[in-house]
Amino acid sequence: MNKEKSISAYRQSCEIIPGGVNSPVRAFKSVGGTPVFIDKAKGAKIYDIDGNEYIDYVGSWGPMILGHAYGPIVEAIKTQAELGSSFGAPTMLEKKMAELIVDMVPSVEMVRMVNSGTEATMSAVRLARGYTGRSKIVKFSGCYHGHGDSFLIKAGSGAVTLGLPDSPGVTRGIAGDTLIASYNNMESVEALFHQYAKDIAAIIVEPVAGNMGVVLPDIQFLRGLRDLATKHSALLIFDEVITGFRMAKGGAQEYYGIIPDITTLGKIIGGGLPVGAYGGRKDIMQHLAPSGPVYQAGTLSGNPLAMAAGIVMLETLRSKPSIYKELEEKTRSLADGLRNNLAKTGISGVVNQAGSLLTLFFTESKKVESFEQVMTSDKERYAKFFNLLLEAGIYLAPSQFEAAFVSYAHSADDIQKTLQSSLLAMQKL
Ligand code: KE4
Repeated sequence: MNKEKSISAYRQSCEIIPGGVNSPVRAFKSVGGTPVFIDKAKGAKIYDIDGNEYIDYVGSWGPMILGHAYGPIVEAIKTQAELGSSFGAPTMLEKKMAELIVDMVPSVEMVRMVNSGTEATMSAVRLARGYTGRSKIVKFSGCYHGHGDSFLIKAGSGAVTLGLPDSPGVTRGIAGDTLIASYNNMESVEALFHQYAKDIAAIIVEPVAGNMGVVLPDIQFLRGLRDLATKHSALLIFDEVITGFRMAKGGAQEYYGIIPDITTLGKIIGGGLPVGAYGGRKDIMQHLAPSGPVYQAGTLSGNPLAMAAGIVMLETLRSKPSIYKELEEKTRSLADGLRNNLAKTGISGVVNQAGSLLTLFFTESKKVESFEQVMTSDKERYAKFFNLLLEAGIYLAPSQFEAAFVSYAHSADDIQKTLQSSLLAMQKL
């Protein structure tokens, strides 16, 4: 593939943008080569500035569950743009968005809009600390909750990809209030509560881990977190920035039947525009200013343009309840095909699938159910696989520690082409 324009653009961007990108994982650091600059997208396809076409399994890291440039969302953005993009005042669009989230997400009785998943998780933790009067939080190695200081301890996603799970710039004081446990390991959480129960404000968890690659929860683990938090009057925060409206209409909490106290959301709810949200029990949420003392604010929170896009997104998902079964079946055909290809080529690997999320781990481990098992993955082999598929016009996540996202727009032909290309790639590993 000709990538001359991307190579030139990347070299120029590196002069004026740190690492040439506005989010580290986009830089292809862990897979090598030059990141391709995307010119446009439609449905399941993206096109780079050299005119190359790719079947896209990143989908902007989750928002594009209906595919890129979904007609009704584009129309909603155009219409609202004509009416004004931002007022800094309440609008009926924000009320409509809140009504949709309250209707669709089981745990949410009241919700506050923000502008990113990071803002949602940062605010949710501040709220939990303000509500409980306690300072410590429990997070899990390999889970990623955005780049808020409290979370950049043993963080996943781009942080683990770049080998920066504990970022410089996070003070000892902040880090001291973040306790680390192991995903799917209740004993590691119980040990922390044994020592710090009176100080723990909240447990924050990805109900399906998507930032160490996809790792499914043990249902007993999720139930254990719920019971432990309740027992010690700590709050359970489900970070559903990836799984919200992705695993089910009501997210992972609907899929697994576990009700958290606070839910954080992002990605899909913006329909591709910058949106985050956090919501939960009314008695907790009313602690937020101006109804309560916990302060949080934002110039563009509830931005009309983003609300217009997100409302169409959520109304479309709510109107197609069968979409989640279809997405899961489509993703299962991809997952089973990859497993068959691994078997055919004798390559060691594990394919984890959760709904329309999927990760192929190149590992000798027979299963990947913990961060420790994730870390047995062969990153170099993943990098080679990634680049072979990129050359074949398949755009996977540029990191072993991320999820692939299947959308409503991916066709059976797209899945078949992906499987054919992955077989050829595996034969070259
Ligand atoms: P944002 O601030 O990037 O909107 O959301 C942070 C966040 C919070 N919680 C979860 C579970 C998340 O997955 C994320 C962000 N996800 C990454 C991809 N794994 C965003 C991609 C990137 O960092 O460029």
